[in-house]
Amino acid sequence: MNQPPASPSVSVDDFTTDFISRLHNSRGVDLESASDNDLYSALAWTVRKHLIDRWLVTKRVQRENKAKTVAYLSAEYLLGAQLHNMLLASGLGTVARESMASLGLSFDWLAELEVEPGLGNGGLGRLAACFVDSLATLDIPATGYGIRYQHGIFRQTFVDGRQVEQPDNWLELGSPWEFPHPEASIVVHFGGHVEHTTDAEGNDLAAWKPAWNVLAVPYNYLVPGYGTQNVNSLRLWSARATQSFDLQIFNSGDYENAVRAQTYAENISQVLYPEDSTPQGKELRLQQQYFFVAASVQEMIGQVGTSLDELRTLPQRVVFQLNDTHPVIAIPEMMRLLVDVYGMEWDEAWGITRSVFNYTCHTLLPEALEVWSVDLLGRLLPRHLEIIYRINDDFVAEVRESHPGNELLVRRMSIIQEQPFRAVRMAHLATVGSTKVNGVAALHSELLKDKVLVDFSNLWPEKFTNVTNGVTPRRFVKIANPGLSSLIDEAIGTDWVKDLSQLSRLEPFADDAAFREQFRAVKAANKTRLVETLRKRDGIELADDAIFDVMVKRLHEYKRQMLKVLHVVTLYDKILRGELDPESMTPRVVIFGAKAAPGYLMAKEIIALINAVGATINADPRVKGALYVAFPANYNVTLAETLIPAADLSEQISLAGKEASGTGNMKFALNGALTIGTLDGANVEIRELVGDDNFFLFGLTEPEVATLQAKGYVPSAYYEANASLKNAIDLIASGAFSGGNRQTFEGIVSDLLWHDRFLVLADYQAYIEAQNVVESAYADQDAWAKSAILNVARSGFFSSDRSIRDYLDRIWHTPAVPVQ
Ligand code: 26Y
Repeated sequence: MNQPPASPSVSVDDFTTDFISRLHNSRGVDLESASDNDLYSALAWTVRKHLIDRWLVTKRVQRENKAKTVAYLSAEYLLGAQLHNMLLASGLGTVARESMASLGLSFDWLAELEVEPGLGNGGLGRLAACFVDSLATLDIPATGYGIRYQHGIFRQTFVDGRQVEQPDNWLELGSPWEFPHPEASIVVHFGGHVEHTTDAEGNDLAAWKPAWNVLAVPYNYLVPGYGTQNVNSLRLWSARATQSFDLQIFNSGDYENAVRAQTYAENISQVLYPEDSTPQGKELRLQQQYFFVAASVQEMIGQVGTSLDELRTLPQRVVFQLNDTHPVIAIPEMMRLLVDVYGMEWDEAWGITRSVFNYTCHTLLPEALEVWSVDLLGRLLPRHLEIIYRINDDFVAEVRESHPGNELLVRRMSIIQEQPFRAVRMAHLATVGSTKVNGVAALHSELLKDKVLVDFSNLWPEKFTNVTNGVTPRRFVKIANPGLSSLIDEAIGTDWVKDLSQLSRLEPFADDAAFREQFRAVKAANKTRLVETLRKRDGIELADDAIFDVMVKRLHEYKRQMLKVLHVVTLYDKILRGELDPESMTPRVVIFGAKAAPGYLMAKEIIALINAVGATINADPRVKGALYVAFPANYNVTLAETLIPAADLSEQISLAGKEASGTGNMKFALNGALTIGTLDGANVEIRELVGDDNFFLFGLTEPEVATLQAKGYVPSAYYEANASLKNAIDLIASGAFSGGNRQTFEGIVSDLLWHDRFLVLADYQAYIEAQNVVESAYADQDAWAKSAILNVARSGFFSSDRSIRDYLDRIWHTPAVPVQ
């Protein structure tokens, strides 16, 4: 780690003394008897100690100021490893390293023992983690609320090339980064029925009589800002039974039934749903959503105060950001608390509720729009369903008033869908109950406004806005790419880490031959580091003198890993046919990383195909090392931090109009990879900023996609008309990658030829041509380096600090509260 932000007042000796006493006092061991986990835990405890004072002061200052707080509600936080980030924030990197060395311990080895908290699936969860980092760095009072899943995203293994999921047991050895507070637990209710009575003035009074409850136990995590004293909190709730077990049933000998309620309650935070963009509609998932949201809203209200006068100040004290629809049940929950529990009048409560919630949408896929059946919602949260109905009645009346006689419109906009089954449309509830609705990239927000939620944007145009995503430069440049960071520091100083727009000052260095040379040396070293990591981690042997062509992201058909496979198979096929001479090709290492949702069969087939293609090509001597496919299992944040800095080419090849934003695309550009991509998501903005000379564009645009689909897309026509495409598909169909078995990948092949929902075949030729341009561009290493430097210099916009400033200006209006 290069240069800490502020020189810490902690000496190596102090640190070492602390570390040893941690081993003694917290673990009950000495250096000789300590296990790996003892050593890692003691190191973590020694580091975190130096952030706790800041944390306490931050909390006090925020409380005393009655500061307005951003409450970020997210079902997922894909945090990644904690140690390096805590060292960066505390400035203790060098001290910790030297201290461990003085004890004969390898710091790097200890750091690698950390099991990352994978409490998210992909982009949405990682974005939440970047956002809490930036909020803390910008001194904004903020709390991230979520769920402390006992088991995060599954660990992916491959058996015969097929994905097999293993449970993630990140808490098995305990986590030194969490602070449990069982004394601050909150009771969350479920089920039962609602009783209605009338008060003296004839008003309806509702009383929810729940059937069961669980305790939400908060676990706090430090979220230190960079280059500031501010330390915010992430508060993750864990479910615990309100009664540990029924002693009477236990005494009667029926042990299983005695603990049944306990097991049931504690299931709620057991496991992260590994589905991404394909809702399962499971009862447990709705329980999870209500569980964390009810605890979070109640806690926030508790901080503000529960008298009517205090509740009226809510809009000055808190703003809730809904990270997609997963926490949207918070809206009726707020209404329930204000009206039923604290006796506020409905209209006033609705005014307050609408002014404190905002909603971010992260998708365009119709199948990713969550709905909850009225049946299930009514069973689990009967009072919330009533409240949703009343919100909808008022809303529908408003629509009828502004559009008399337009019942079609009313049906389209209603919060309740009738077909194919009666259900609550969570995106509609979110839109009706929020002040602002935002998409996550310029194109996405336009499509949201003009397609997905067009009726709503016609009714309330001022409600819709855009906040383009960003990524934290701390984790994804400073920590992940120390070589590049030092180079930047030397060129433009160190302020860029907190103000990424400073990267523009690197631009002149793109014309500096010596700088380009150094830049290339950094990339080469990063490749070597990746090669070593993959050798140790996966037993993969890679050459490091090749173009590193990388596609890492969740496996989804719309992201089109299949298009990348067709490119690889095309190269292989041309080598076999003698149309390509492997000796004169630039060697290419194609690296995939992707998890598939366990129930997403087509995605799992594509994983099997990638592994099969890789196994065949990598073993074929005719390829002469010109092409190599690597697919390390279990792609996660930790691997991303080594992989992204080593990439030359970033694959962002989703079908235009499908990827809401992407954030991997930003990480690659910031680390000096060039993008090959479609005009989709934030690729559009990346290309505008880095310049079209420094971006390999291909493929249909969103309007072209719409036109092609409207006139009837026939994928087999592309297959018949394009010899190299036909050859590639035929090679897969022939069993060349499946030991001669033609059935193995029949499903994929026939889907491509007869359905191809995401227009892989339509974009194939353009993609191959763009890859040919890549190949010739890469031949001029110096020019490539220049483009790569310009990618870095022009990507400062993609800092999550800038995203957060946009949220502050456009949505939250929350003042910073600097902590001295
Ligand atoms: C409803 C449930 C099954 C569900 C679970 C997870 C629905 C959606 C998701 C996750 C969505 C997601 O990760 N979306 C991604 O959000 C990123 C951050 O905004 C975007 O960069 C990315 O394009 C988008 O796919």
